[in-house]
Amino acid sequence: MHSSHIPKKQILSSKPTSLNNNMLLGAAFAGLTLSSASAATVYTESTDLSNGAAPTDLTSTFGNFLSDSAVIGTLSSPGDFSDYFTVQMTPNASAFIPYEFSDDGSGGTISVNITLSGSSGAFLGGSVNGSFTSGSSDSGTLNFTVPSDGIVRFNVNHESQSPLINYTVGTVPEPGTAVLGLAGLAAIALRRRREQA
Ligand SMILES: [Ca+2]
Repeated sequence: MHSSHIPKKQILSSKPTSLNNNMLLGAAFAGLTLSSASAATVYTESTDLSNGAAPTDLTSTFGNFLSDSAVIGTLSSPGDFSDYFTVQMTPNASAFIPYEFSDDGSGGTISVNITLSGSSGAFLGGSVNGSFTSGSSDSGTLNFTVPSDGIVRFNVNHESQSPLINYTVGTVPEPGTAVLGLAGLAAIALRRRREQA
């Protein structure tokens, strides 16, 4: 009876293979580290965002909302016509923030708007009035100049009869394709080495 079940071939090749595998794993982890360092923040509404005069303060949720960040929420009619929140951005920056609206497809014409203001309540340019046919969606970009204190208030308002509106404000990051590519290549190389071993 053999004392070990490890095939002789694997014992002979274990040292160089594990060295190479460690290098490849290192490359993969470097990719993961890079990915998390540049990761964006996506805030998904779980507790209803403010309906009233005092906006929900999300300024500490995002380091800088301009850096690949997003708020995803819902409005419903009746019951939750508004979501008001504030975020922090680079002071005085020219902001280009994408938005998207969709609904639950229950019919009719859907109206929803976003009004932007500063912490003092002063209106900022770039607000939008969205209108689209139920079952489709509406998207665009909010263009405005960030106030000198960096605080921007979003007022998202339901203006129609459809029960449910989904909205996204900001950039929901795609998977980091370049970084995933590096990790993926390392994983493929690892698998090939294992198949050859
Ligand atoms: Ca709300």
